[in-house]
Amino acid sequence: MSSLTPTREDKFSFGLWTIGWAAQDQFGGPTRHNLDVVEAVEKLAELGAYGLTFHDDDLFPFGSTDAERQKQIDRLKQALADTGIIIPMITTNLFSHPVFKDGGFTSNDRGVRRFALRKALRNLDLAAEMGAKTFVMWGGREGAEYDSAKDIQGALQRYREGVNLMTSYVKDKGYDIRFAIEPKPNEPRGDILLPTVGHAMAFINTLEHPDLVGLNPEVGHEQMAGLNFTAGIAQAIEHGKLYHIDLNGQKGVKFDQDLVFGHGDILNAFSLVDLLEFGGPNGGRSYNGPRHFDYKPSRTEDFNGVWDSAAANMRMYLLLKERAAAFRADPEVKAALEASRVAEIHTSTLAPGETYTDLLADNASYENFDADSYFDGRGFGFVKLNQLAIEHLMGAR
Ligand code: GLT
Ligand code: MN
Ligand code: MN
Repeated sequence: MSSLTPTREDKFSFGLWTIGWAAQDQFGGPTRHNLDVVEAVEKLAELGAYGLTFHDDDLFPFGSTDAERQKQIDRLKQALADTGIIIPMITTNLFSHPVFKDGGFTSNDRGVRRFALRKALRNLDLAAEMGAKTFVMWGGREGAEYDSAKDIQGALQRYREGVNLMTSYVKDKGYDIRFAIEPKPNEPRGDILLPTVGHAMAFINTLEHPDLVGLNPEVGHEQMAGLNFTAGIAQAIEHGKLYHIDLNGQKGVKFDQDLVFGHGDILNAFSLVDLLEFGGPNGGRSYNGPRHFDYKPSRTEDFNGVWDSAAANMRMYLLLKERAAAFRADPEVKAALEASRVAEIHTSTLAPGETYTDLLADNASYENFDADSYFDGRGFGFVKLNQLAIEHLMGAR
């Protein structure tokens, strides 16, 4: 089997709302029929994925009776048993129904907030029942269009109250579930609460059980804000907060495109896969969770295009992994990394046990340090290194 054939060990997963998107948008209705969950599971298994994820409302429509809900859960369970597909993550829809037009956990309307908490708690029970280890919280409607309409400090307090309630429920019930907050700067709201990885990370530190809460960053969401996704992921990993990840493609600062992974900023996708696969201790994986694709098969596609695009996500990931491995193994790259002193960042600035008194007494570090030698000399060679990276990415080496 070629390294470009997806296997269960690759941990590729897809949202039911991704392959199942009927392709309605602001300007036009659906161009495809609704995908049945059993067909979704069977097709994903055939393509080499290992997991399916879903919102409550993806599996059983909002307002389903208990019997209708149970029927869908049973059908899904049977499909999982037949294929070996698992449910690594579950999430709650607190954004589609009109009741959530001003948000769920942070609606100005207290009755809506209480309803949202009940809906989320019910879905948490389902997550535990399905064996999901991660519960994603994307607060797409938690925000505002107008500064005067939302008291942000109050909204953050209500969001904190909601997340604290969820974590204490999980602890009391003994569920093996962690939460992952998914930041997004805007869309559908004009501005969304916790708009970036950085905002969310700061918020997590104010929670009752911060150990139970991490992040589910999405490529396109950070790039919509003009941010470097790979750099944000590196910081999330460094803080021990990368609990889940949404992979897709985005071309710059514009509406959320949800393209196939790698079909947007391919250079950033390359550095991301390099980080995830080879940026860990001893050059291994730095993140072991699901490689979750949160993309939308374009509205132009029929179901052949849906499955082609699902396969394309996995193939892009594996191609980038192959290219990153070649980059890491190339002796010229090793020499360029050395010349650029990339590994030197891991040497602490002060020597072990050295104090500021020692530093102040060290003439070599200041009085005798030749700062002027950095003019017309001592270049870092970063461009040469980057050229090598791009040549590997292009398959030119
Ligand atoms: C929605 C959104 C995604 C989130 C999903 C989880 S739903 O499609 O655009 O980014 O990950 O709620
Ligand atoms: Mn998106
Ligand atoms: Mn997402």
